[in-house]
Amino acid sequence: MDNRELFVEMQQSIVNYDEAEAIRLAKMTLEKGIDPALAINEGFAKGIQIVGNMFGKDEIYLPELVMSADAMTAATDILGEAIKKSGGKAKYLAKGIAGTVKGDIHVIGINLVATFLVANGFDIEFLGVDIPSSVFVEKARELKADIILLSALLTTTMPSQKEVIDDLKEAGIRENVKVIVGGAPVSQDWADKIGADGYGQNASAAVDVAKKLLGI
Ligand code: B12
Repeated sequence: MDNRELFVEMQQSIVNYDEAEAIRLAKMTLEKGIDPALAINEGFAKGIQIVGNMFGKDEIYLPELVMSADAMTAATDILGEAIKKSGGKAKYLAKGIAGTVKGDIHVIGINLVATFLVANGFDIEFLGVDIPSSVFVEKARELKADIILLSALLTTTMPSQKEVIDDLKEAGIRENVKVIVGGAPVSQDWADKIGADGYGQNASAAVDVAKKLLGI
C-alpha cells in the first residue's frame, strides 16, 4: 500500500469515528517510518475537516463529532509523542505558554501547535483549554514567558484573544512577550485588528512565526 492510500484510510478512520483503526494506523505510520507530521496533515486532519463540515451541515450530530474527535486525539497523541522525541535533546530557544481561551474546549489543534514548538526546541507550558485571561497573564509573568500562544476555534471565543492582549497591557507586561494567535476562524486580519504580534495557520506556521518574532 502506498502512502496516499494510507492517508485516505486515516481520513476514513476519523470520518467513521473508528478509534481502534486510527490507533492502528498511527502505529503503522511509525513502524513504516512515515513522517508523523505528514500523516497528521495529509491523513487524520483531513478526516476531522470533513467531519467538521458534515457537522456544520447537520449531516451528523454532536455524539458523532465527539467520537471522531476522540479517534483524532488518540492518533495525534501517538504521533505527537514521536514528533516531540524527534526534536532530540532539547536546547531551549525560548519559553512560552499555550492554551485555548476562555469558553472554548477545542484542544487538538493547540496541542499540535505546542508539540511542534517543543519538537523545535521551545520550552512550552501547556495550560489546557477554557483558560481565563487572568491565568495567561499570571503565568506569563511568573514564567517570564517570551511567547504566548492563544487558540480559539469558535467565532464566539475569538474576542477572548483580544481580552488577553488588553489584560497584558493593563498588567504592564505587554512589551515583554510576543502574542501569537490561531485557530480555524482566526486570520491575519483578526490578528492585526486585535494587536497580536503574529498569526499562524497551522502548527508548522506557528513554529516559523515564533522563530521570526523572537529572531531565532
Ligand atoms: C473536533 C471538534 C469538536 C470537539 C473538540 C474535541 C477536542 N477534544 O478538542 C467537540 C465535540 C468537543 C466540539 C465541541 C463543540 N464544537 Co467543535 N469542532 C470540532 C472540529 C470538527 C474540528 C476541530 C479540530 O480539532 N480540528 C483539527 C485540528 C488539527 O485543527 P485546528 O483545531 O483548526 O488547529 C490547527 C490550526 O487551526 C492551527 N491552530 C489552532 N490553534 C492555534 C493557536 C495558535 C497560536 C496558532 C499559531 C495556530 C493554531 O494549528 C492547528 C494545527 O494545524 C471543528 C471543525 C473545524 N473545521 O475546525 C468543529 C467546530 C470548531 N466546532 C463547532 C461548534 C459549533 C462546536 C460546539 C459549540 C458544538 C455544540 N453544539 O456543542 C461545541 C463547543 C464546545 C466549546 N465550548 O468549546 C463549530 C464552530 C462554528 C463557529 N462559527 O464558531 C465548528 C467549526 C464545526 C462546524 N462546522 O460547525 N467540537
